[in-house]
Amino acid sequence: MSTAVHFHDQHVEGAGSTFHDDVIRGLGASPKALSPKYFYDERGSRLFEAICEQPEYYLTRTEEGILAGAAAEIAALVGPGALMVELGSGASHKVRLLLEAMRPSRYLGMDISRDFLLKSTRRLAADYPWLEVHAAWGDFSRRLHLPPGVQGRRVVAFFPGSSIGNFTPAEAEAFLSRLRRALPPGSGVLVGVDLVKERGLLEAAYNDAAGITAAFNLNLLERMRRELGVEVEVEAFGHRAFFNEAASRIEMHLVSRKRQAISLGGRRFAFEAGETLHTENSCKYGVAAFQALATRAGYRSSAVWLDDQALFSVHYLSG
Ligand code: AVJ
Repeated sequence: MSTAVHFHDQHVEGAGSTFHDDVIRGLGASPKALSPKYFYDERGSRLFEAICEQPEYYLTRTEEGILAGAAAEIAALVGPGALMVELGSGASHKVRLLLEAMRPSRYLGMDISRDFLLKSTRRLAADYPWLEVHAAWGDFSRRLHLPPGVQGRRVVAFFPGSSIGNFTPAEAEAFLSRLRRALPPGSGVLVGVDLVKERGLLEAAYNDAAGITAAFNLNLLERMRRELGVEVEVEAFGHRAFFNEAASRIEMHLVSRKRQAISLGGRRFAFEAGETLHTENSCKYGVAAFQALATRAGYRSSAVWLDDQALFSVHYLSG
């Protein structure tokens, strides 16, 4: 099979080299914490795709419904022939809902999971022969810039899935203003944002009955074992996800079932029974609160779409 994908390998320097350092730093911190970006090795990316299909995980299907219904309006706001840059493109599934209506001239997928990115963008290029497809491997949360040769007069950044919720509100604001400076003037952002809602619905989405989210969370420990040689008894940890209402976020943790230590190289990291490793924040916003954040980042909120149960929002921000 020919690959029509323009692949920008190792787009961000050191893309794969900080896991070790961040694990040492995160396990040594108090409280212990690690960035959720490390969930997405090949297995983690697959588990995440499975999460998106769980009945409790309303986010994906709700956002897809919104995008499908708003595609024509979004296309009218962006105009044809734009460069579409997807941040954290994963399986590049959602963008398919927009391509026919939007007719961008180029698509650039950016993702931290290299092989997954390559496979997904190859499939996209095969299915949309009229589209020029680029892929840039790297951690866009560390450094944001377009690969050389991939420029566009009009750029629309597509940031779906409420991935922006992995940032705290202050980080999200800083990220959006960096994004605004990294893209040409007049560029827009199409961003999916999960809405604050009743605790029961939120907590169910992160505690699916099939245990996929638990496996996704625990995969972080397995990845440490596989890639870094960390000595850890994965069965001695459990999955915990709850809504922290004061911070308006779902928190995920790995809970130590007993007093134990895990080791990496010569280092030992002790856990008390019940002590946790904080693995993810997933912030939830009201519509007005997110618009205010975007305004502080220098954007104008041009449009917002919600599903009819107000579970999820998609915002179009103009730069
Ligand atoms: C990809 C960050 C949007 O927070 O809902 C899903 C990741 N974590 N289940 C989310 C996730 C647990 C997801 N984001």
